[in-house]
Amino acid sequence: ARSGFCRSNSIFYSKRKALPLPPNPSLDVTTFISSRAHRRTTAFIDAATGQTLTYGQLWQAVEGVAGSLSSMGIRKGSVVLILSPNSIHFPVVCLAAMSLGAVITTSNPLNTPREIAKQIADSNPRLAFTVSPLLPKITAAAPSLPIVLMDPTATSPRPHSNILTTLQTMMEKEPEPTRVRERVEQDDTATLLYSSGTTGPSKGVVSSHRNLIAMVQIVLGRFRMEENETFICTVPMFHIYGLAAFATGLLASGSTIVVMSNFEMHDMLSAIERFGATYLPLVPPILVAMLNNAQAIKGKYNLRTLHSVLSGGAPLSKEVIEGFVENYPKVTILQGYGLTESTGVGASTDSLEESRRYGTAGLLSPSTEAMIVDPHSGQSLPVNQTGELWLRGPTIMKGYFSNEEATTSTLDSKGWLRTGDVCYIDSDGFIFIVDRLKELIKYKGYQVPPAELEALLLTHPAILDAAVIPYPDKEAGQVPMAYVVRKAGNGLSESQVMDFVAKQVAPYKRIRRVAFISSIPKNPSGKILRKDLIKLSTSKL
Ligand code: 4UW
Repeated sequence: ARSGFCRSNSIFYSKRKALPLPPNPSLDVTTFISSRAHRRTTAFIDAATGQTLTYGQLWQAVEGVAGSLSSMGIRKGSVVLILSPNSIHFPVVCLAAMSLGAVITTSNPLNTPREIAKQIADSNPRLAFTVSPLLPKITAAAPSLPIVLMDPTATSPRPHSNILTTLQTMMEKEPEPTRVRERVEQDDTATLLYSSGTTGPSKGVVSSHRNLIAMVQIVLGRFRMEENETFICTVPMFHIYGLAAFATGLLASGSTIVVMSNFEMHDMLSAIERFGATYLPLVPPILVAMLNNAQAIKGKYNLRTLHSVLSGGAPLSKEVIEGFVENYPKVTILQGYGLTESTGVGASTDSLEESRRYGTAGLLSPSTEAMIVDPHSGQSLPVNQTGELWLRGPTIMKGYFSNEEATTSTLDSKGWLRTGDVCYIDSDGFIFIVDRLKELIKYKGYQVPPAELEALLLTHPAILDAAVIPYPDKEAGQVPMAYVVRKAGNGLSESQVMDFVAKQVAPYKRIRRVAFISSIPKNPSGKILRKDLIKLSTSKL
């Protein structure tokens, strides 16, 4: 009875086996992960240098960093910022801080000092971990924030008065049996990742150790340990997708993870060949590129070890799935759907057979419930009817940090999360995402909050009003497009609008299309009618 659709209360239950949480209320996610037994010895390989970390070295490094953090005064609840590209040491910092009950906040290395400063002002970190090339950004954003440098030993960093020490030094610290260990509860906060949710600017998503432990269990359920997978990590670890998979989840299964600090197609393909990678978690634009260059790729690289590619973070079109299956017949293409607000959990396809329902995001994740809610009437809907997807379960965030209003408009009193995604669930329990109700734009899987760009556009002296919407793009999925109302009598050009924004935001947030309009359509309460603008923008396609 607990499968598919349940008519009595309109709740969809997961068809996957439920995963009961560890019963002890005192447990941190790092201890939960490190206590799992497995056979693999290599945890991480740096794709560029070949440097490795065995599981033994990983846990020793985590212990050293935790001890150092503790002696620096980092306590339960202290926020620690990480501004770094992917590296084999990124997870070490995360796991060490979380083992103390400290809270991780991560920032995209592409962010500008202005964007980083905003996040620092909101999250109030005690300490930041970064690499030398990003030092100028972080010191510009927060001139007095203490810093730990994560550079590998080979480089000798330029001294800066904010630098306390290096990660290398911290990792080598001998464990102190006398270290005072605070008890961390499953209910304590573990991470504070930033997401714009359904509306407005980026907000801190408060996720607990319980949220992460439940996510790790779900990841474990998907990757059976005896399979000895070797993963390539190109998705960013600062984002929930990378953090959930590569800095936490897969470590519990004893997988080997080949880490790339920057995405480059050739590097990724040659890493698959060199390290015999079996599993490739990606975002749709990379799958599109692999499809467009399939003949050349297959002629040049031996991808024989690769058996699965996971696509997540944004929708993948039916054409791309079909083309991929045709061009890479030995590779199973899988789907993962999740949100920062649900610790990356939501739905997935776990086999080729499930993926063959082209266009599906998969079956509900274990221990996760769903409702499809009519956005106008608030009624929950039965199978095959389209409405907003609501999710409930052990991975749903506690709320937005210091933002009661955003929290209550996103989470209801019964624990349901409004995803802002427009979906239906078929009679077999498969979820199909058909549209996005929320404002969010996804450029190559990165979050672009329109409200931030609109606020920025309104600071331009020649702009009276503005609205930013997603515009479809074959390569990036979506690009930000601005509708702009000019103040009377000025000749502001499209490129001037784009340049104005480009100077102040990370490259992935740039406005890539501009149209001028006489007024922005709004409802009586002043809300931008985005759907009208989206219709207008694509009516000439
Ligand atoms: N199909 C269609 C999808 C899909 C999607 C996400 O930036 P956030 O908050 O979060 C993410 C998380 C992605 C993720 C994918 C696969 C996976 O295994 C995992 O866990 C490790 C995490 O992207 O954006 C959330 C929004 O992104 C869209 C959708 O609109 C969602 O609300 N989205 N995945 N497969 N759309």
